[in-house]
Amino acid sequence: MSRNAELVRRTKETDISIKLNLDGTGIARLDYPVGFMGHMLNTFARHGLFDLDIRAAGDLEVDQHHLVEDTGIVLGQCFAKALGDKRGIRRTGSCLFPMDETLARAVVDISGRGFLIFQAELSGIPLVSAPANAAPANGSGAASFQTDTVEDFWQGFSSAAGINLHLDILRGRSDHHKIEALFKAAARALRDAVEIDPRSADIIPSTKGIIA
Ligand SMILES: [Mn+2]
Repeated sequence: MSRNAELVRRTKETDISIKLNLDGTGIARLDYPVGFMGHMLNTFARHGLFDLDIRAAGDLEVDQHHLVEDTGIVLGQCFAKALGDKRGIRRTGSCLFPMDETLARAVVDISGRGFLIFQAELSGIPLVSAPANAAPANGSGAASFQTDTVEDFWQGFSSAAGINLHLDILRGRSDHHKIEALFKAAARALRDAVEIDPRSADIIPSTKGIIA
């Protein structure tokens, strides 16, 4: 039996639909207008073994903040919904993930309480894609990625999912590697945390008897 959720969230700023299968095989189907973020969501699905359908649109004429943050919120809501009463899950997970010179760490507890600690030194210089895919002259859109929105994504995810996340980029040079290693670490840690523990498959893993 797989654990699924499907949600649509429409505001005056963004329009986001996400379909999630926690017990998937890592397949992502994305219609996402920010190229680098699509790369991260694809990586997240692959390393978490989550199946993920995401269709998103937003007010990129402003900047990428609303779209990226709201994607985190809806993905977090999908996690909360798919996890249900959280019966049987391992609840915690952690992963150290290197990418060449970069090392990232993710530690998660599906505690019912959204709390994010995010420590990452990013240059703040946007990641820019090839001129052939260039976005409008105002600099918004698919041609570049606004790296400060990575924290906004995980803040939205953590709050909406009720998941305690400690995300750290321990070292590195390339912003691309730093962000990607962090998404991979988070995916792996979440994959472990959502997994059903066969030794306690019928138990909610809290002495309180509920996780909420
Ligand atoms: Mn990459």
